[in-house]
Amino acid sequence: APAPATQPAEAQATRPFRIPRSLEEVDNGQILGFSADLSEDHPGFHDPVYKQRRVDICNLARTHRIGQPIPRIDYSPEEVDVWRTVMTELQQLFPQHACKEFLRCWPMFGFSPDEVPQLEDLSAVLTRATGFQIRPVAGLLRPRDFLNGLAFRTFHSTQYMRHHSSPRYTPEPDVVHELIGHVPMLADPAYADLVHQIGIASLTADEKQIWHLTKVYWYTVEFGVVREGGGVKAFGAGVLSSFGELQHMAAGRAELVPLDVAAPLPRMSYKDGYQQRYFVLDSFEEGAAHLKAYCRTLHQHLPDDVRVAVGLL
Ligand code: HBI
Ligand code: FE
Repeated sequence: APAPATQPAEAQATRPFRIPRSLEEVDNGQILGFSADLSEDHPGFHDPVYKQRRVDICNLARTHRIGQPIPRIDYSPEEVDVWRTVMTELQQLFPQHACKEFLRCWPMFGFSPDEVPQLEDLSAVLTRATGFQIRPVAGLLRPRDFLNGLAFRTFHSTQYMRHHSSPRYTPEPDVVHELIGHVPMLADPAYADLVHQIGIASLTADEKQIWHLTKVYWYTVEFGVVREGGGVKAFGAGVLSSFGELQHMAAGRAELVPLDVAAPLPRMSYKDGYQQRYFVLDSFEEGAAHLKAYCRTLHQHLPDDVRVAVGLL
């Protein structure tokens, strides 16, 4: 049996953050930027109807409680059109340019161009596949909270749609990016385990380590590519959910560099357009093994009760 849940009092006192013991203790209320207050350069900034829609959907996420079904959204014809546009285009590129794990999981969810899927339904499929679940969130979470959620096999997902004036672009995560880019990959057991490990590594990480993990996440989960059958395929959600980025990756003009998880990683930007360089894994298995080994170096000091809570013991 694991040792009793003790943490040296000193360590507790000097740590400037709390280690969540359960999903309930992961803060999903601190939203960075956007949320419902769109900035001036946001495509929906001058659209009061869109802004109100965002407020309403954000409020549903804010009042959602763990264990309750995720509220269903009645997406408007305009919102469904955005979904249809993006999905129709992406579907043409997937067979050639998505990695095999994505292609294997994609049919599990029954995505249709005519209907925006409901988080509650996809979460149920995901839970059966890998134990992951979806929790609705109002917008971009603080990196620590977002990563901590992964330790409890929980993916925090937005539920609003990008603005219809630019269906191919969103400055922040939206329901298209989350559901097409992230959710199918999370149904792959090896991938889900990797993401779980990244989450566990975040629980005891100090600010510097959180920043490094955020970059690791960015260059793999968001923009990672992998060698497969003599070519290069996408597994990062930011590539898989963007027609332009996927075409750009497929064109092969961006630089490909091997990922060394322990080395310093370049700064990230949301606004520099397509990636000029992708970090590439030689194989998903080998890459995941390296990433997990790095993560284990960070969770050496994890208290036993937390190990139990996240399924390590
Ligand atoms: N919040 N809602 C949401 N969705 C994300 O994908 C997300 C986030 N917060 C931080 C984050 N991603 C990354 O920058 C990393 O910190 C993991
Ligand atoms: Fe993302």
